[in-house]
Amino acid sequence: MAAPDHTVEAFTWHFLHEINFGQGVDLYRASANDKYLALARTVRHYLAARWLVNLRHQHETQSKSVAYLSAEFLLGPQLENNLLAAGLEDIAAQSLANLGIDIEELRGVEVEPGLGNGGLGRLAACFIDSLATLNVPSVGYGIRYEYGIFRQTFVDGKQVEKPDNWLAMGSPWEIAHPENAVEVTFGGHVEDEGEGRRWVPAWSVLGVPYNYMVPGYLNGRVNTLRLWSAEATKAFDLKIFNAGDYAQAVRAQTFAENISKVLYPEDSTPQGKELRLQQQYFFVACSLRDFIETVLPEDYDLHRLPERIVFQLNDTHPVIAVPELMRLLVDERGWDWDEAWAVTQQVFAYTCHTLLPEALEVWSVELLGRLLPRHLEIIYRINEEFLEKVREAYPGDELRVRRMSIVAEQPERAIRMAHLATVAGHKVNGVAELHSQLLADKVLHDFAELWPEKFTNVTNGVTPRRFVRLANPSLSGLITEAIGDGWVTDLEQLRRLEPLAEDAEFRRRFREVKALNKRELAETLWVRDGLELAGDAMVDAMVKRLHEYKRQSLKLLHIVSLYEGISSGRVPLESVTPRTFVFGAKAAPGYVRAKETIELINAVGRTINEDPALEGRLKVVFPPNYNVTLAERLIPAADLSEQISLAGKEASGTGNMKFALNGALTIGTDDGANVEIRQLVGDDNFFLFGMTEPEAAALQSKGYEPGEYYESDPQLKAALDLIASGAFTEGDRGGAAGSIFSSLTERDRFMALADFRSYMDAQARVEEAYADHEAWSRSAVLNVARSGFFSSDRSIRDYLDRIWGADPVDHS
Ligand code: Z57
Repeated sequence: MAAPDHTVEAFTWHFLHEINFGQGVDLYRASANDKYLALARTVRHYLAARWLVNLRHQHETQSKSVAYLSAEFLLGPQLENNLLAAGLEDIAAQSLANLGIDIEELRGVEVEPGLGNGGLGRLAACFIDSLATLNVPSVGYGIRYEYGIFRQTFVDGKQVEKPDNWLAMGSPWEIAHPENAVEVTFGGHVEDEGEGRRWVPAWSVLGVPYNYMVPGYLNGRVNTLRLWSAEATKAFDLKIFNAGDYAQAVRAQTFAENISKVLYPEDSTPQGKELRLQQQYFFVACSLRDFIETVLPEDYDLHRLPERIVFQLNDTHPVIAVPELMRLLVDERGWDWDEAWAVTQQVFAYTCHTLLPEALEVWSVELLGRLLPRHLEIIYRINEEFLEKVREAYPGDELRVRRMSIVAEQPERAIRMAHLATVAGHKVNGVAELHSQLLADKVLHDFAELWPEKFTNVTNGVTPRRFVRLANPSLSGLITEAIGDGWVTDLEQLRRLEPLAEDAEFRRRFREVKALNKRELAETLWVRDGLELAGDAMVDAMVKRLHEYKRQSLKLLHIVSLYEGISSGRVPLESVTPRTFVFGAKAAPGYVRAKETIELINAVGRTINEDPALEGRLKVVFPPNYNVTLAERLIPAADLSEQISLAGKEASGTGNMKFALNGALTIGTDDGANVEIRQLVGDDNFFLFGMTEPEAAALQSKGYEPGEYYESDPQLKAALDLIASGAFTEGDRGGAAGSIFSSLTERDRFMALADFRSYMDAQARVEEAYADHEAWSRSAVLNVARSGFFSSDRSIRDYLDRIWGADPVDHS
């Protein structure tokens, strides 16, 4: 079947068809949800036609694909993106307007699939967008969590989590294929069998694939995102049903479904939970089987697997795929070990996203052996052969052998998944220049010494379709008017805006866009949360997961310090730049310190917002439940982007890129991709502060004494003392106030107080710069013009060149 015509008439016909025969209602009775579902399915018709063409073509040409294995895909709303990609924005708007339907209302019905925590999951979503836009045959493999990242609410300023029942109304974007379900086994034991070993598992579940279309931007390519949902196996059911225990059989069903029930809400701080390992093995086992048995032709010679696929491991979460592929080849197909290892090494590559030791996943041998006994054996064998190589290269260096071993002996015997990934992958990459350097110099130093050619960098990027074109239509219009619309797929073209930074009229229009975006954000926050955004004040935004290393508390010290200065009378009110501080942050539910930080931000915010003297000067807004939908509203309205992690801790950051592309200036440390942003936009258009990574490392090893900073900086002391006095917490000196005070002043791995003075000085430079509207907007335009490098299209090209060796295809 061909795609429906790109005409208002054809679109309207399909839409009404979906209303009547899909939803089974007449238009005049249709609810907003009916209309949203009908609209979504109409868009789906257009995309599906292209999808089928692509799949057919892929089958015929057998070209190499990229499989992106990720436990998280933080997709964000689909309707707007798919309308844009299919070239249907105007047609849909016209069609719905003719029918008297408000498309904005329908957008409001969509619940975004929040199948990720933060940066890592959102990066995966940007990457599949770019893969499709670059015409690369590719598939994303992940988990269809029934509950995505929790919905955050505030009760008395404290975070309270609510389940994210995103599927309650059904998702029109997914297509289930229960007939293609795959069985995944767990537990049991291993036996000798002839020459080899045989896994006798104890239980199994079914993985049911749900396909999502991933359209490229206006290029007719539609790739697949395949998410797995766990169900009970028939065999398992039957056995128990036949034994006559009906209730037990139904319980077994629930047990199986548990595996894909909920996304673990920790970002960068994994908990060694058994269910999490089950999730990881579940989705990679399904995905490998799917590719090998369903996507490849039946008689395909797997020795040539590397010609057809590369599996990119998004952090360590999918790394159990390595022993799984070895098992498929050695145990199930009778290959010899070396042959299987050669193929395995060629098809895997590993991206590391962190520098925090606590984020590097480690599974206890006890747990892994219980859940996946055969995989444990395989990992031991991989390790033996690996350590033999290490001993060959470094005779007598047993300390090094112990450091590099995939198996840790302390504090308990455990499998280091990052070591396994590094040994198995043909490439290992970090996500920003500094991060990749620190990986090679520190975290994975021994490995980089042994295999320098294995290590590479691919700096992260973000999709300009979602984060500029869709999120910021006004800026997009202004850019397109100036340089045409080629920038949407070739973001370096933004360079052509550089001369316009000198054009007063262009700057005026740029300011107009910012002002409009602020009004729209104000409207959004009012409707969404009943929050009021102050008129045209500077919007100073810090939005990201709540984590000590990101130092939301340092931002808070700045705010408290301004407040303290004003309320003590030392600082004249008129000298303070009107600012609205905007926070967005979820804390992992078990991360007490992070939750206390949220509570304290809300307490300080309430005090400031209720102080009539500060009206029109300072304001703090902290809308709950920061997510992709809100990010798209918030980022385009920001003037100042806060990227203030301790140097050497934020692997890359991607919010930093989104802000720069939308014309916010960054105040930031020399960390992650901030380094590259500053190099590109220029020192004059970036507010740098704080220790460098070597300085931070030196202070850490010399011994960081927060008391020294507290005692020697009166402004810092005053701010901290005000918090500790209970001024923001109704006189309560304990609780969040006491806890944050002592965490900052006693021992703080992230040394917030050491960077306070430098941060305050940088904020003073911000105020001075902002006072000169023309100079500020000149800098803002230059931020946009010089940030084209941060397109995820460029990241994907780098992956293709440096890691994947796959090519875009040209197709019909
Ligand atoms: C996560 O969101 C990131 C790293 C992790 O190891 C885990 Br688990 C979750 C983030 C980094 O913290 C960011 O710096 C980075 O930009 C992002 O991943 C994408 O690479």
